[in-house]
Amino acid sequence: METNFIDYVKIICRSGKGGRGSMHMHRAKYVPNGGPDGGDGGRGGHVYLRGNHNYWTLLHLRYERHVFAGHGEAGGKSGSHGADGADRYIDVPCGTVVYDAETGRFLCDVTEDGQVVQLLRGGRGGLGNKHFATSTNQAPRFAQPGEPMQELTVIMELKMLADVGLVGFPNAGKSTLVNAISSAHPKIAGYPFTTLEPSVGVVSYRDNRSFVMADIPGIIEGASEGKGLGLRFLRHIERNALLLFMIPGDTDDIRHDYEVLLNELTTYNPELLDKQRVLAVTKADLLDDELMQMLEADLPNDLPHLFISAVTGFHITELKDLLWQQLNTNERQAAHAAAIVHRDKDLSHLQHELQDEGEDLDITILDDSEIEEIEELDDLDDYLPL
Ligand SMILES: Nc1nc2c(ncn2[C@@H]2O[C@H](COP(=O)(O)OP(=O)(O)OP(=O)(O)O)[C@@H](O)[C@H]2O)c(=O)[nH]1
Ligand SMILES: [Mg+2]
Repeated sequence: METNFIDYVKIICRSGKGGRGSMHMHRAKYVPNGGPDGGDGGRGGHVYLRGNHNYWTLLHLRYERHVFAGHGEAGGKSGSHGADGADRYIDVPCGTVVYDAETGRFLCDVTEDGQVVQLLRGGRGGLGNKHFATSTNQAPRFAQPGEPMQELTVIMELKMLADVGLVGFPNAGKSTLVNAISSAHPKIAGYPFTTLEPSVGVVSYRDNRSFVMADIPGIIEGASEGKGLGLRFLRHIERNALLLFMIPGDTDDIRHDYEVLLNELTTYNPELLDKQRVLAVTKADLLDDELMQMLEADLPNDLPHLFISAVTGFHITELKDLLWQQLNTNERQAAHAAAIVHRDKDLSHLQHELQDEGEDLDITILDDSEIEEIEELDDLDDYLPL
């Protein structure tokens, strides 16, 4: 499926090598033994991640899988310092989580606009020979090499930041609600799997307050085994403080459907059950009062519920009130949700996951001259007394 909503990428990053120190000897007319004047090498460029709220997906990184910082330049004569290598900033949407692609280890997450995290440190530049002159060796013929670069292949995964995440089967009316009350306008249609990618919208509430709601594709029984669109989109509700379950009023057995949904969530990540939950029985315009009362008696009783209709507006204000109230009665929990506990990726599943995401291609490039350079630097490691 072609889509612009990219929430999973693998890229390779390298910091810059440090420039080597210079072994230059000062030479000038009338100065017979000028002594060492070799300057220090420049620092290699660092690689940083930077939160940027103008980005909503990781699509731009699919076109830039190699992020290499610049190398430091060598030191020069007359004590001149080599130029530092250029740093690289990788702009990512807020909510990006970064893992080491080789080990699956969680590395960092970027949640705020402008937040900067250093991913790789550039190599330090080597010292020039002028630092090594001593009383017994006034003309040292050596200088330090620069430190080597660092290389890392990372997986970046976007987990959208929203307050409320919608959970329901296809056709439950999720997108219709998001259209009715938020700034987002996902497509609505009377067939399953209309929504193929998540979107977030801002819901304005009374007194200029607002909260953010995430519409995600519908899930079905067996999604954890890959049925339908699978569970990959559930990563976008992992950070939400509250989950709004949506089940149509004309469903045969609402309680049963609720349990199926809960079960799929648990399979994906049991921590999802720690979140606050609210149940909206949708399409209430298809029900009369008597039927609503009958259904009400048999609704699951571990969460607050409301009958709503996004089409007629029935109980929509009440729903916003309820969501707002739930989001704010338990601020501690809401704060906890944004700072989710990051688990390392399970190595035994990682290759499979990369395949599913179409990210199992090999993106390393290393030509012969680079390999030589690295070996050379390894040999010189002994010289680094720093
Ligand atoms: N009568 C009635 N129909 C509704 C209501 N809300 C949604 N629908 C209809 O239900 C169908 C599915 O609505 P969507 O909002 O696309 O459902 P969805 O949950 O986003 O579905 P997927 O994106 O496929 O997961 C559409 O035909 C809507 O018009 C409602 O309150 N009343
Ligand atoms: Mg939809």
